Formats: sequence, structure tokens, C-alpha cells
Amino acid sequence: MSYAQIALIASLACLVAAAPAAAGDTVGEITINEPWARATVGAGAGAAFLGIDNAGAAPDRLVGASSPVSKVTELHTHIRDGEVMRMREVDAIDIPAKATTTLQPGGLHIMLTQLAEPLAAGGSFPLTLRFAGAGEVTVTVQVKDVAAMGHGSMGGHGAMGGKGQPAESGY
Ligand SMILES: [Cu+2]
Repeated sequence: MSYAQIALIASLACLVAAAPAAAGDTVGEITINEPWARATVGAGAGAAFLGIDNAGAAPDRLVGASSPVSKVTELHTHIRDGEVMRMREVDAIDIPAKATTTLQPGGLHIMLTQLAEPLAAGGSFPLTLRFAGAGEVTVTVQVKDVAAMGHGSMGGHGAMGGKGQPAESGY
């Protein structure tokens, strides 16, 4: 075996060893924290949540997302419409410099519609986020049982009835 072959094998081994650490949740100055999604009871729609940490001196914008688990992936926010919180698609989510932007239930989220199959608790799926400045990053979203989250009371919507069809405001 030549030196070149040994060097090649060694470098391949390094790549393999480095793979778990390079989980791909940082791109440029942007770091994605703890992406998670609610388990769904059906294959209708799901929502993903995460923190976006911008360590840079310049603001950025989240301009798109995609995932193999859903046909349509949109950036959503919640707006108050009278006494009801409704979801609305937004073109982009501003990511201020030197700050963490949190996508969380009741606020900004990534909407996954037309799921290929229900999101099962304990599972995970890839989600690619596209930033105007930093570029793309793919993260692994952990699916959690919503009942285990313990903070489902956002007032007003008794969506906990478990009818299998989450209320629109449930995200
Ligand atoms: Cu939504």
C-alpha cells in the first residue's frame, strides 16, 4: 500500500469521524439551536420550532425552508385577529445581528404542510433553512410528543380535545 493510499484512507477516516460533530447546524455567523417539531396525529400539517443565533455584526434574513417530509414548507407567524390568533405566511423572518431569534409555539414557526406521513414522537427529520446572507444550512429536527411539552395553555383555544385535527391556532 502506497503512502498516497494510506493518506487517502486516513483522511477518509477523519471525515467519517468528524461527521457527527459537523451536524450542520451552523452556517456563517448563524447557529441553529434545538430544532424540534410537534408530533402530529395525522399527515396534515406540522410545525417546526428553533432558535436562530446570529453572532455576526450584520443582520440576516431567513427567506425559506424546505424538508423532504412535507410538500410545502412555509415561514409563518401569528397575528391577533380579534380574540383569535391566526397564522399568516411571511416572506422572510428578520434575524437581527448579535441576537437570538426564537421560533416557538404561538409565534414564528416553520409550517410543514402536506406531510408525506405523520411526524412520530421520538423521530427526526432534516430541515433546510435558507438565509439571504449566510446561505443554507440543514438541521435535524427532533419530533416531540406535544403532551410532554407541558406548555400548551395559550389561552382561548381548547384545542387539546384531541380530535385529530389540530386547531389552526394550535401552532
Ligand atoms: Cu403555521
